[in-house]
Amino acid sequence: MTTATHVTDHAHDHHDHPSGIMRWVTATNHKDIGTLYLWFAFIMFLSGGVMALCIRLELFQPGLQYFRPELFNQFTTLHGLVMVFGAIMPAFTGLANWMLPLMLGAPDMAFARMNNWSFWLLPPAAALLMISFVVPGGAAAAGWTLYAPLATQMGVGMDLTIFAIHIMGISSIMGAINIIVTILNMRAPGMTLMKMPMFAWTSLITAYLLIAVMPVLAGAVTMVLTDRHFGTNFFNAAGGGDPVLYQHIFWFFGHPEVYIMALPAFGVVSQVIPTFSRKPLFGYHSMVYATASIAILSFMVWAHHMFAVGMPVTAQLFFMYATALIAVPTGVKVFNWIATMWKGAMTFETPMLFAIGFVCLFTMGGFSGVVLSIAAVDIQLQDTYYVVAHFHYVLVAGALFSLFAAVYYWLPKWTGHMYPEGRGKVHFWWSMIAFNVTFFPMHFLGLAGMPRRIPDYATQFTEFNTMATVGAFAFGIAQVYFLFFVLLPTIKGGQKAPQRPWEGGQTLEWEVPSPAPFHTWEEPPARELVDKLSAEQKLH
Ligand code: HEM
Ligand SMILES: [Cu+2]
Repeated sequence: MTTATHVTDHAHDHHDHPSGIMRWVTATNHKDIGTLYLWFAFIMFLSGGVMALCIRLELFQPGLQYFRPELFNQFTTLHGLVMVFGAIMPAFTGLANWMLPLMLGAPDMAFARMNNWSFWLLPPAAALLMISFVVPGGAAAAGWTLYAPLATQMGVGMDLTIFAIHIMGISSIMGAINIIVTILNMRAPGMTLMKMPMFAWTSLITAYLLIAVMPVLAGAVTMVLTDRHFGTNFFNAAGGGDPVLYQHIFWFFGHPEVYIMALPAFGVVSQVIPTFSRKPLFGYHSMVYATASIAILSFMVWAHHMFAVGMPVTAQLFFMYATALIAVPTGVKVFNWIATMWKGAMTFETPMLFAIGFVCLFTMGGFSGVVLSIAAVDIQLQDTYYVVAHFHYVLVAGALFSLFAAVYYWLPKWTGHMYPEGRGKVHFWWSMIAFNVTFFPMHFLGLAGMPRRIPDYATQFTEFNTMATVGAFAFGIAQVYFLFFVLLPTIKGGQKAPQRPWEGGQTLEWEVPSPAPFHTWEEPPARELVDKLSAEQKLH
């Protein structure tokens, strides 16, 4: 069945948009905006990575002092903020922009101009964050959580950070509205909600989470701003306020935020694993319900970040049980991915390696999360390197590895070229080993009592810190290798990619040519095509 609705060649692409820089400044095409988001996220990832390497350099050996302690605190704070708001979140919005219209059979995102805006708000916000390093007093140094009262005592760098968070929040909310309206209103005829790809489901639920919690963060940092400049005392104990209140509001945003970075990863992996197992996704419906229940439960667990603030035991018990409960739908997902691979005709191209790496390491991160959910244990491990290890297993091996799986999986559709498979495998194994050398020892540093956010430490923590630093640099170099030896060469040229580079691809994006023309699905795909693909995925 051919897709006659598509311009099969690119002869007309050039006059569909202005050329040069103006193409990008005025972009309204979902593919161009997706590309902008992905490059922005990669640049932010590299800058957050450089900050991480500065942190690790300082912690290579006890007694070193490459950076002033204040600057170390600024690196730690900005590393977290840049990686969360500048790298991971925009990357998933970029993927959604590129892929959702192609996978749903829609010509573009619902609000093309708002889409342009939601992207172009990000670079100025990122600039505010980076400029804060050079203003008097330096960048914010209160940790990425920006806890009061420390945040209310910081210099002007904190105000720039608060404005940056406001702007990035607006960008996220606009992006989320666009994703929700596109998914609910622009699916191809015949593609009911329970027939759409899992990546669309996780994007939809993530978008609702974003709309629900980004205003909460905006509220929290605005109260810090008014405490700083307008004499309010929301978090000022001396003025009758309560600094612990800030932690409740921040984590009411913060915990759903971690799922805003995990759910899209689940969606990507649920596309990649069936393709390279050559089997439909096992338990599609239970996957959808598990995603929705994780999103709902994520609103009921926030105080597991605060077991050490002196909460009543009843509250600790509630948040402990609610957190343990999240393990159930997460377990369903891991079971379904394994069941999809079970007896599948599996091949291990790079996207599949990153997807399997994700499942293994994210599950390990989940296990240390269950350990931390037990209040009595968490009171020992709170604010130690065990926590740093935990969230890097879920955020780096989780979100980041799934993003690499997505890039390798869809790069042929984006560029029209196959990436060099051998180098992809080198990048995967290099990242996998370096990641574990960096973060696995951190579990033991935390169990031995090493606090996080300290620029120096006692000698008994030396060996594991040295190992973590060597691993971190190896991980960083692996990503530079990816940029110069995989990504840029594939964009520039290489083996031509066929329309269906992956034999097991079961979704609509594989029905358009590679590279995908500037305009696609100007006419919705034929109903029979949608039905055929749904039948192949055993969706009814
Ligand atoms: C690329 C490799 C990465 C390395 C080597 C790395 C390293 C580190 C280290 C050493 C710390 C702890 C600083 C301390 O408490 O002393 C840290 C904190 C943190 N990292 Fe990463 N990280 C990496 C990637 C990421 C990614 C992809 C994310 C994604 C969201 C992330 C999010 C965070 C957050 C939120 C913190 C807490 C910052 C704070 O304490 O306020 N990191 N990272
Ligand atoms: Cu949490």
